[in-house]
Amino acid sequence: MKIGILGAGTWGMALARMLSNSGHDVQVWSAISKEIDQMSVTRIQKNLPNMIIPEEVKFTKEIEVVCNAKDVLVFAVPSLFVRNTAKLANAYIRDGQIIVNVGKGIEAETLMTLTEVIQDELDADVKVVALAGPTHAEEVAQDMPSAIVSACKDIAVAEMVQNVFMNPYMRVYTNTDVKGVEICSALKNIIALASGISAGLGYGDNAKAALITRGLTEIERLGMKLGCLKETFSGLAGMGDLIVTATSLHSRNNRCGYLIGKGTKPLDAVKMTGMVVEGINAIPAAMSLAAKYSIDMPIVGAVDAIINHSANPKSVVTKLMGRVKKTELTKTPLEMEFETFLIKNTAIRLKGAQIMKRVITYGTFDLLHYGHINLLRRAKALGDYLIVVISSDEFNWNEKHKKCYFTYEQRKMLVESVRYVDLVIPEESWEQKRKDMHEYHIDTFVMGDDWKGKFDFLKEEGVEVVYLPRTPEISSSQIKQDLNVAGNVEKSKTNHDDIITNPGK
Ligand code: C2G
Repeated sequence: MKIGILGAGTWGMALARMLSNSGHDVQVWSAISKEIDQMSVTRIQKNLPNMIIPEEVKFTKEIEVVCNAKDVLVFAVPSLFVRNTAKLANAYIRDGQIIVNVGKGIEAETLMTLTEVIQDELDADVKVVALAGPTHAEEVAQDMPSAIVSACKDIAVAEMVQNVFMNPYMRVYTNTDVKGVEICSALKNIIALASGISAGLGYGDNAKAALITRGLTEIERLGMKLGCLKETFSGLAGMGDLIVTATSLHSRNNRCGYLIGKGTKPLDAVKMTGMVVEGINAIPAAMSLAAKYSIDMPIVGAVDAIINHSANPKSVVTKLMGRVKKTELTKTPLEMEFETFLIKNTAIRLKGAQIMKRVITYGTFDLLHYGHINLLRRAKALGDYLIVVISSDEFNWNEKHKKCYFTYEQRKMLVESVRYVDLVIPEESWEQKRKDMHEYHIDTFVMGDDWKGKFDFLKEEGVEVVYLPRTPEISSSQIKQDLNVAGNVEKSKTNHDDIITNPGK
């Protein structure tokens, strides 16, 4: 294949060598013509002194030349120059061009990922691939075994790029979650800074492992809010790249963080690192994304405080360690219970190949709230058809001594609009349950476990009786109390009725 590489930096040149050794026809461009002059003669990239650039790799100073008639164009420029490079290349890029971005970062002003920036600048309709993973240039330059992800919305393009970059030393995996791969690639550099700072402070591997684990959780939290795939974060671009960046001294972000942890001023530390520290460039965008999507990202915030607000690293660590207690669970125990139910019940149903399993439940369902929905959702998961028997106003008043805010008609309309519910009928007496089981051919009777044991007699009617855990802390009466409107309930009841009965009014 004919490959054009824009950017003659460490990673760009390591890839140029690798692709050339795979037999591809490689041409490299850089905006810094001095670099081109030097490397085309010395065949050495200054940050990769042990690597010889193959003779077959050609160089050019004309961006038009590197873009012309190529099967794949690789953007290997630092994140801050991607937009400008795409602007320069725009005139020479045609429709259908496959573009592979290997830079890592997010644009602070627009919150765009680098493939989004490229597409934003190009007029042509191009196919953009994010190629990222745990691949230090220094090791790839020595053909040390590595793995990487080729991500493109169009899986066929991701696979074509997989074939171009695959070789005995580089295993390429495909993914369609471009956004997730790019979010990981950009934000893991910030966690690597944190890891370096921690080491610079004299902390050990425990702290490093904690930062990597919790750092990945922060990135995943943001990514899931942006609609990314969960698998991406435990994949090569996520966990893989985070481990290699946060633990290896090849990592500039790690090295730069180490100096800062030792007490060097951030700007001096960047100068001493001598190369682009993408983690620092990614902080503003990460902070804006966290704020925009109100995602809790304490480690990113801590690094921002140290780098951009000259906070003292040790006191930042003390604050991080002293934060409010948290859980690793992303679901409440109730949701976990529900999912177990679902799995168990689906297995039973599939085994029994039963159809139209009919479930019934009873209740007032006043001021419909998420506790009710949790109940209805789990009830429906136990079968295929859910009947909800709602207490009539008379039954509520005479039998349950409950004053409802909404009338039966209103409560019926609300519950009927819940997608788990198939039929709503009135509950007019305690005794109707036995009859209902036969009249509606019920398989399973469900109630919240505040009724545990009260309806076991229904087993005599041949139905399964299931009590589900109530959703704690919420109830209609709790809502009324909190809203402290108890006294006004009578007043508001009357003017609700005509809305339901004469909706046109
Ligand atoms: N529920 C729940 N979690 C909550 C509140 C209610 O799981 N936080 C469940 C209840 O356990 C019940 C259903 O939601 O299974 C409806 O609750 P209510 O409207 O309070 O019904 P209730 O007054 O218990 O009437 O003949 C049976 C009665 O009609 C039940």
